[in-house]
Amino acid sequence: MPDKKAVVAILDEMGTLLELRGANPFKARAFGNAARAVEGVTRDLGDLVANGELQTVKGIGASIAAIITELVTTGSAAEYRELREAVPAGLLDMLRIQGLGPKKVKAIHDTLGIDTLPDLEAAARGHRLASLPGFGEKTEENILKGIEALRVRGDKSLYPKAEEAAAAVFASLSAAKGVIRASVAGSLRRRKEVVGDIDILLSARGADRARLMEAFVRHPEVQSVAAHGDTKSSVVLKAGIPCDLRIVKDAEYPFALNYFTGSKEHNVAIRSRARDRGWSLNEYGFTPLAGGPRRGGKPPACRDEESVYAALGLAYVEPELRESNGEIEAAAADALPDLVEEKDIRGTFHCHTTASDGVNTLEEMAEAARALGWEYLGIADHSKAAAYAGGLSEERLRKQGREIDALNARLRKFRVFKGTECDILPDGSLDWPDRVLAGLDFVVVSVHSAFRMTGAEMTRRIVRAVRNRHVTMLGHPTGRLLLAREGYPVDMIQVIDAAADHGTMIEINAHPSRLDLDWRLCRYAKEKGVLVPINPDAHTAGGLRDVRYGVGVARKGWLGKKDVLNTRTLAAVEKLLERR
Ligand code: DGT
Ligand code: CA
Ligand code: CA
Ligand code: ZN
Repeated sequence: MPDKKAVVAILDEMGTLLELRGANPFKARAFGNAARAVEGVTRDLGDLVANGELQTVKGIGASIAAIITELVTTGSAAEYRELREAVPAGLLDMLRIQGLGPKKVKAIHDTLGIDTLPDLEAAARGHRLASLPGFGEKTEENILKGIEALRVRGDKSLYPKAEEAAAAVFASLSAAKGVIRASVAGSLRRRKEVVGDIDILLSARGADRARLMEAFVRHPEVQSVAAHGDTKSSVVLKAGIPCDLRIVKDAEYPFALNYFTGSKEHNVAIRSRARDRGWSLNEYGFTPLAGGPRRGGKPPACRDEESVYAALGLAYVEPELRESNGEIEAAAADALPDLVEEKDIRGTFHCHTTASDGVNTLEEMAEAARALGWEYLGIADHSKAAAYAGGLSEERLRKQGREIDALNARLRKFRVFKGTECDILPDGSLDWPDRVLAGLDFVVVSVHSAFRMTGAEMTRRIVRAVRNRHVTMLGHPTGRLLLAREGYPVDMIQVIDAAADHGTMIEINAHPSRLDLDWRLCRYAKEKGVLVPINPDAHTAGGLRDVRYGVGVARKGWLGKKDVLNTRTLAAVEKLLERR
């Protein structure tokens, strides 16, 4: 049965397909609205369907309720299948190009009959698009740039997509008869923000291998098989992500796990350390180096990864840290940080509600935060300049403040903090006057407009905002959207220095497309004493869970519990925010 997320994705896709088909725009939009409505449903979708209550949800009409019911009960829907048949798949590929929406794609298809990416590229090069109404040479250039960007991004996937695809295969594979130990390895285990392919490692007896490999390549989640071997197979999953499986003997497992977890650079450093100690190290184990001091010696037998590190005089290195970022030196000096964990999180900031562009109400967001076991939630809806995102007027911000007061009076052992996500205007001034900012519990400042500036201008702009004494924290500092949009040019070192000077925090925006502050900069922020909140930038109640991706980034960035604002108790956070 497709879960809520799958239903949302199908409704969105149906809206897009309808647009590509040139259907009534209201109809197409109704699917988008229904998708948002389903996202916001806090009850079990299956229950709503079973009780015939779908239509009581605002935004879901009779015909879409019927489609959702069909999806949930049969796993598919006739209208969805028809649409997919009717619209060439290549048009959806074309939509992946930045700046190319359904209207333009439809125009290209209708007038020139183009329905694949290569044909589109050829047409842009041949200047056959410029004559279409609303198109020009600039459009052609942008399309070519967009195609190039697709190529560069290659077939990488965002972390959650890879995690989800891996989980489906891993669950059944690791539980299969004959499996002794099993783990996900590679960039997924290291919690990289984008993942090329999924690596899975099993240990099993020789006699069980062939059967386990067979089970893997025949797994229902497998789309196609690229290689089917005795110890290694490679497939592409239905989710569109390649997946490698390796099966080793159990005695080799710790070495193989270490090797296939990587990173390559970490492996190189580990191997060189082994060589310095007279051992050659590979994915199967230690062997004495030819002509080395250990000749004839008995290599250390390692039962787990910890003992592989121990044999090299190293403390255990958490997978997230294995990026050749000084972790080996720190492990040798037993100076690795005690990394923050998901269970340390006690609340979060920077969340949106229906007051601006969120899907759930203030109360629903607070309830969802409480259900996660949290003690506090910071609401930060958009400020007035962000009109496209339903930015609040001063009057509406005050009204929200009163609603939060009323809510806090009712909620026990939980507090909603009043905040704003205030736009940083092009000159670095803020969208709210100090008078408004001073009345809030916390202030997030972010850039949402006028991205086209030189690095020096953008840096000056953000530094000016960070220096404002009413500002609590900087939101999504570079504005990047992973695999889609580069961040604006900004010298983050200068921004971190300014934040340190003025006691301003910098968030790790935990939305899986952002993960901004980048983990590569976290360690510098920590050294400078900049406190880091992990914020989901949630636009739905379910979005609160994205905090876990931010925890992954914090861990990759060497952050401990005390480096992260929202590991603190409500009382400690209240005290800290009052001091502002
Ligand atoms: P990805 O898949 O591009 O997101 O990144 P990884 O790190 O998962 O890379 P992948 O799947 O090519 O290989 C998995 C691990 O295997 C990698 O992290 C380290 C190890 N490995 C692969 N090729 C090499 C190599 O040529 N040298 C060394 N030292 N290790 C390698
Ligand atoms: Ca990989
Ligand atoms: Ca791989
Ligand atoms: Zn924002």
